[in-house]
Amino acid sequence: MSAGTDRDGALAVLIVGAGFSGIAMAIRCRQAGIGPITLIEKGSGIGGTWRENTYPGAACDVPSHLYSLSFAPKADWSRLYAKQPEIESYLRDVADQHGLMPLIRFDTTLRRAVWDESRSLWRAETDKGEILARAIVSGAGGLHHPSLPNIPGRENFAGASFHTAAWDHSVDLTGRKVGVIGTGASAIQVVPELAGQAGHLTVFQRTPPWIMPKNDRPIPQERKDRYARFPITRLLERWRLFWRLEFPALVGFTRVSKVTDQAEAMARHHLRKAVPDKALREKLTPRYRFGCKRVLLSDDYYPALQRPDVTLETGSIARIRADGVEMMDGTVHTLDALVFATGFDVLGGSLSTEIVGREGRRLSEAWSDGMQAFQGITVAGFPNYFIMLGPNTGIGHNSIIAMIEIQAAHILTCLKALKKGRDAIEVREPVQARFVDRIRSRMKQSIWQAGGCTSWYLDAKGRNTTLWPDSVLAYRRSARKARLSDYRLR
Ligand code: N01
Repeated sequence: MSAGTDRDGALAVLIVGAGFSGIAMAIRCRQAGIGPITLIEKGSGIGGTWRENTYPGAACDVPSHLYSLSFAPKADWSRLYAKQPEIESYLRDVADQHGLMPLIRFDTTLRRAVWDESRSLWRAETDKGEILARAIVSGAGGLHHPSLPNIPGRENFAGASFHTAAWDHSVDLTGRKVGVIGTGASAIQVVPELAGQAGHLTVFQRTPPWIMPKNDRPIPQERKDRYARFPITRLLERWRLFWRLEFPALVGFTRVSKVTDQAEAMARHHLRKAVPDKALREKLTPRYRFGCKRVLLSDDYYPALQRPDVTLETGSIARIRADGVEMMDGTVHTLDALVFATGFDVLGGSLSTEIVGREGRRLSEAWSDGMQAFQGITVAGFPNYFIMLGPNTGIGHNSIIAMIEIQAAHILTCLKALKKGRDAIEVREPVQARFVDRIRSRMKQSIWQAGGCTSWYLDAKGRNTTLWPDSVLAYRRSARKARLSDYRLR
């Protein structure tokens, strides 16, 4: 790939990752006449997280008409909450319709990227060779490095074992004794699918999650026809869904507040109705504040746990043995297969690629006191490097696609400034420091740090470096229009 800004104004951009972020960014660049673009993807297809997470029951917990790109509408989503195959195929279609396929190099992993100050460009080292680019946009995401638990004896297990994000479809679990470790967003989707298929299913719960009803259902054909014939009706539905999800964030959901009390009362009511057995209900009642960990939506998790062929184990795991899992009290659950629904290594994953900025400074050094970036997108010392879904831009209450589109707009403004003939754009250090201070001080009172739980949102110092502490609207106000005065242009 040729590098830099040519005399004719071309601007070589390397986009990393062909998931929602990378695809959205590539389309926006092409629409704005920015390029040439090269998109590299470590996997062999489009879809990112929606290509990798193929565990039974994998689905989105945000309604499909909202969990899709604003400029790539789909009138005929099959259900309120689409399942993984439909989302993956949607993203493939979008890439195809926008002519992105020829730009994508699949099975290509970015290993290291080094800023060449003398030529104002990035040297990106991939496993397939070097790519030179004026700018890099990372759309690699934070949730793609599976985290396997540090339980003694894990490697001794004799049966099949795998992580939810690396499902082994060659293993037939029908009639087998299966264990699932973890009760987060992935687990509550996979457990109802395995219950009934497995001979016996044991769910190992360390911390019960707050769960609300999902009310998932197919979308009737006449509604799909209406959305296709009258696009305004689909748009209205999208807005209705956005505001419904946004409302809690606007009224204080991100802090411990009266909203928290009311939400807990509603979730307890749901639990009482769904689980009549008091002892089981007791085990499933969270002991931390609502929203501290991601709130989960499910219609079939509680019913699955009440099946006679399903056991909810809430004791502490002592070790994994060749034939199963041994608890601290000596109980042994013999198992043929073990599923790790144990989440992702967010920080380790983000730093698995070495990014070397100005004066040889590594991103891992810049983040030694925690992940941080201006608007979650740009980092001082790393010119022309942009991160999508970077530090403090995750959300649990609304569609992450809205955040992605805001970031694409911000990055586009920066790229347009480069296209006008500048060599480099870099956030000013004091601007970044003020932004990070504001986020950190807001986080101190947030439900995630003050809600009495630990989660993947928090770093080793107990700080939330992953989520945005406010509404999507607030992020839109903060980040959508990049102010070039926040940046140093050369
Ligand atoms: O992972 P998690 P996930 N011993 O980290 C348990 C997104 N997502 O894959 O709570 C025993 O939430 C751990 O227990 P505890 C979404 O953003 C979205 O489920 O730490 N247990 C927990 O129960 C989500 O937040 C969708 O005590 C151990 C579980 O493993 C993110 O992905 C669907 C353990 C990990 O839960 C991650 O969700 C799925 C140990 N040593 C996922 N270590 C959508 O629908 C960990 N656990 C959009």
